[in-house]
Amino acid sequence: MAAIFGATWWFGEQAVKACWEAWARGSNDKAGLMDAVEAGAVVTEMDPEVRSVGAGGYPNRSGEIELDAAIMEGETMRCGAVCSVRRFAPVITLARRVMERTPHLMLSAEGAERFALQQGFEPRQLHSAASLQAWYEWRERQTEMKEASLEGHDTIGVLGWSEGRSVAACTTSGMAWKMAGRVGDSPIVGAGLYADDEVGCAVGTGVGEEIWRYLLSFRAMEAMRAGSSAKEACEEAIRFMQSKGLPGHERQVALIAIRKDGDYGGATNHEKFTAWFCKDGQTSETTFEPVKP
Ligand code: SD4
Repeated sequence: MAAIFGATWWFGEQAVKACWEAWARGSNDKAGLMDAVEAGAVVTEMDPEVRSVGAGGYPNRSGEIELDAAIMEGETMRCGAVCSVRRFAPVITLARRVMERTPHLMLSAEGAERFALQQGFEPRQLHSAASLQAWYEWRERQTEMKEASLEGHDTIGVLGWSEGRSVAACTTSGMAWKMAGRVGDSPIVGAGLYADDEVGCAVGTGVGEEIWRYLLSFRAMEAMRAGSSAKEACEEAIRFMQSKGLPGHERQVALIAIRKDGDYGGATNHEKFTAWFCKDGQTSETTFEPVKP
């Protein structure tokens, strides 16, 4: 069955390949699509070389890694999410368990961790030697600065499509050096991701405060519903943010989307946003030109 997968940033390559492998050996049905998207997110979360997602991600300013994730299925509009998880990974799998095994949409922090234990997840250290080192270095630099700086934030958003069915997933360690307890757009349905089989699916990456307040994923979805292509829809969402002209609109955001007919694309307001797509096993990288205000 025809399938398309999309994933954000350079590490999207291994993600879409993992999606495709899982899809090709899977059941090729609804559960298979979700399994494939989850597999793409998991491979990225568990790769310590990826410094902004999952284990080995950038910590908050207290030195703790706090993970956020969500997954959504377009046919049923079921979704599951977790936020501020400190001792477990992959959190995309935990988010899926919230969707499938609880009456709720999101579990946070300690509650999410208790649920993880009940579900048989093993508590683990999320830090790698490199993520700890990064925190020590950041802390040194802060002694010379009045305000803590925020940097380093590349979430993986993974989209899956097959014959009009869509799944969206998003997982991140969030904004590097965030305050403890800060939650961004990534686990928030409508902000960081959305899926609805009447339209398709969309996912965002970048500064969560901006993506969230303008509900950029949902906005891109509604533009596709109104007839825009996936690329145009992502651009329209970003233009909406820019048109407000409010402080913060120049901070980095990016979106990718797949429309229900398989049209796919993305947009960004900054240089150097790349995403990977895999269509029927063929993988390619796309670099997007920034949308100008
Ligand atoms: C967040 N949106 O927590 C995430 C970070 C991110 O690319 O996407 N970075 O704000």
